[in-house]
Amino acid sequence: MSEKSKSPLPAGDAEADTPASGPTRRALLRSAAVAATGGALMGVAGGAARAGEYQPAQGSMMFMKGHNMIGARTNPPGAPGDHEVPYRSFDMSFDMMEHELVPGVSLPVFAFNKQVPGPLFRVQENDWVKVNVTNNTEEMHTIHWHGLDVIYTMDGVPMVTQDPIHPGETFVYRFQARPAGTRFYHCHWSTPLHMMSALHGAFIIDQADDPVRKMFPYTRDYTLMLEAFDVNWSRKHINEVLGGMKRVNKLMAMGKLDPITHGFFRDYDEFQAAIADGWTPPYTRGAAERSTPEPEFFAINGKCYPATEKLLIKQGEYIRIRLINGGFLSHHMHLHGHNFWQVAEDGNPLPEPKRLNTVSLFPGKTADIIVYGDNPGFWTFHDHDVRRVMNNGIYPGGMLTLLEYEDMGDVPYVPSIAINE
Ligand SMILES: [Cu+2]
Repeated sequence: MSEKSKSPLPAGDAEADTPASGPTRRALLRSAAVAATGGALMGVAGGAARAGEYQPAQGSMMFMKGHNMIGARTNPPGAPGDHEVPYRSFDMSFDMMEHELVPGVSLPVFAFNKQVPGPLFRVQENDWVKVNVTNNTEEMHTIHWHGLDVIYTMDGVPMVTQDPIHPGETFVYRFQARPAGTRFYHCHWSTPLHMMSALHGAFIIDQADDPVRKMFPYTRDYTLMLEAFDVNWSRKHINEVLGGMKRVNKLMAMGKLDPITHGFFRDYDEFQAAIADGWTPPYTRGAAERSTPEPEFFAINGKCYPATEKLLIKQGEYIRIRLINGGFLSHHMHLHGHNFWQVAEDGNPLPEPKRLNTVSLFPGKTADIIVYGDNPGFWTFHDHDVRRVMNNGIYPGGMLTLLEYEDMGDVPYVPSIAINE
């Protein structure tokens, strides 16, 4: 919930990413190793790659003009430099850890700042934001800013707008936070696995004259990330991916990584030429035996019922609940005992609030709702696709929490927990 979520720590005064600091020693070693692989690179002045310098494609792994295989961009085109605008600076990391969904069930995840979901960003509209993200894992990642109108080089789609961020590297995202509203971010490398493996978080952009607050003077503001997990699929594929990355790193160190060994092509023609030469794409080989994930655990902010956090309200109070669908299934959140107002969709205010008791969220959608405290009690708030209020097929569980009035005094019945009805 937003009130308890930790925001990313603002970066210290010492800027680690000033253009003068240049690429890390490790990055230089890598670029030297890769540069040694291709004859085409021999003509590059000075030999070793420098950050931001265009590298001829042959023999290198990534082909983006203006990007090299180092991955660490210090001053992307289109974004102002450090002294041109007052950036709000945040430090982020990619880490691997084991995360407990509900007592007795955990899974390996790639978490932002070792939190599930990732830290909640809270900024003002039009703030300039700088996110220094360091990859502490053995797998590649990026960050995509979902619903934010950033310049395209900051959009975080690997091989389309940037090279993936390699193990041990830092990438700096710079953008202006707009438009206002409930938005989010997620990793875009190997998206099905990484996004499901907890690499998602809320990005809330406030505005000075919030039209929602004018209409509904809410006093509490909750953010609920809706998630679906296939624990066994994640464990199996994270292991496979890490094994694959070890092979890639070894090939790279030996100077033997080329488009064929790793399936990176400069364009569609090159891809077709490789197939004409007899190369078989992975989806025709063993990897095609991978099943698609079939989630059996459904969570709100990283926890399945009964481990989910409650929503608190008082009589006469308005609360705002920001729902974000960070998974790949549709969820239909239903509140008992109240009709609420939906006030925003995809972060954007609706022209007229909609009176509902169930709100649907496709994958990638956000919805903001306002609840008015006029019916004291304990009320469930859950996905009404009842397959998602189970833990591994056992009801109740999953995407379910309680709305609880704090000011009820003596009550005739209080909630308890039955694990297997
Ligand atoms: Cu990732």
